[in-house]
Amino acid sequence: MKMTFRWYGDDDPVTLEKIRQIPGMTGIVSALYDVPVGEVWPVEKIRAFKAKIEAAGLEFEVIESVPVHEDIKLGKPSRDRLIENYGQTLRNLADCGLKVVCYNFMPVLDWFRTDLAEQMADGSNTLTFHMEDLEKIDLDKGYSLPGWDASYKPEELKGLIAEYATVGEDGLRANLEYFLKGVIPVAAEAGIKMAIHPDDPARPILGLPRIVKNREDLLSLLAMVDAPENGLTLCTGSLGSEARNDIPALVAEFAGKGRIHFAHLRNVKVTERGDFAETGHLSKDGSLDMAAIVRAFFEAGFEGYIRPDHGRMIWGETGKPGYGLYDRALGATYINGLWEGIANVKAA
Ligand code: CS2
Ligand code: MN
Repeated sequence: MKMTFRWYGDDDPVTLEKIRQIPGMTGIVSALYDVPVGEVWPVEKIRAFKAKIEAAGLEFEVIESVPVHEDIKLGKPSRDRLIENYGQTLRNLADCGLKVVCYNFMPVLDWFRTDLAEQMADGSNTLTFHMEDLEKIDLDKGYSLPGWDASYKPEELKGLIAEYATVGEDGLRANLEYFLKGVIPVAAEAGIKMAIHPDDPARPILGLPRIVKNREDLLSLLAMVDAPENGLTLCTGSLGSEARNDIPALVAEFAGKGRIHFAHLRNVKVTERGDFAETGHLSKDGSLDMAAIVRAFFEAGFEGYIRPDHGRMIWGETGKPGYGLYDRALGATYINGLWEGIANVKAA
């Protein structure tokens, strides 16, 4: 495996110089955030961005994410042109030496939390999700969506949610299939591996359909185009937000088939009601057995990219919720330690 770190570009308070000093760090995962969704990523921009990362002593082989335009998810007539653009972006990325593209097919909102900085007993703060707070959101009466308020005007959001109500899960699945049939052949020809990120949390929210939430969903989408380029980003915290998902078993199954290209490792503490908090990465801090997860990757001979996913805010750090330096660096170090320990036990 290759240990990587998500970086948000020049505006990220966590600099490349700092990331490089994390033990065992080999590369950056990022995106061109200034290209509007749906437009082709220009080769010169990708090349310049990659050169900057490489000048800091890090590799740049994974994109997170090339966003999928809402019209593609909604199956609108404009999708053919947008899928064409998406394919061209993949070709341009391949020309610049990129290997893996992470994306998601979550309608309207990507990840969703009810609190971005809930205070924990140890003085840290973290992203959490409480069903009670979700139920309080009344789209007719004004609302606030943590992290998303600035992105959508109230009417816009209501309108989009209504559009998806008519699409439903089956429609969204058909639209994903249409997208995959358009882009996977292009990815295969260019030498790019596509890696869909699961829904976060792994259940429908605000009446929006979600189709990447469990083993059945993963099997179904991989079968839509049965090619190695049609692969997964295995995000333990997203799939792990549903206690029914057996993460080590999913890793063994899908990494075993060579369909996991990228992994997000983090722990979550899940309650029976479906509430959860993002915890430190250690197994004992949350509901997931991180050692069993890393062992499953190791045993599958996983050679893809791993990154520590969201971290808590610790040691007084402020910044982008989930994406501070310290707790993610601890996460990377912990995962590297597990990997080395497992490798040593196997070698003995
Ligand atoms: C999230 C997502 O779990 C995560 O990593 O931060 O925003 C994720 O990056 C996207 O859904 C991937 O497309
Ligand atoms: Mn993730």
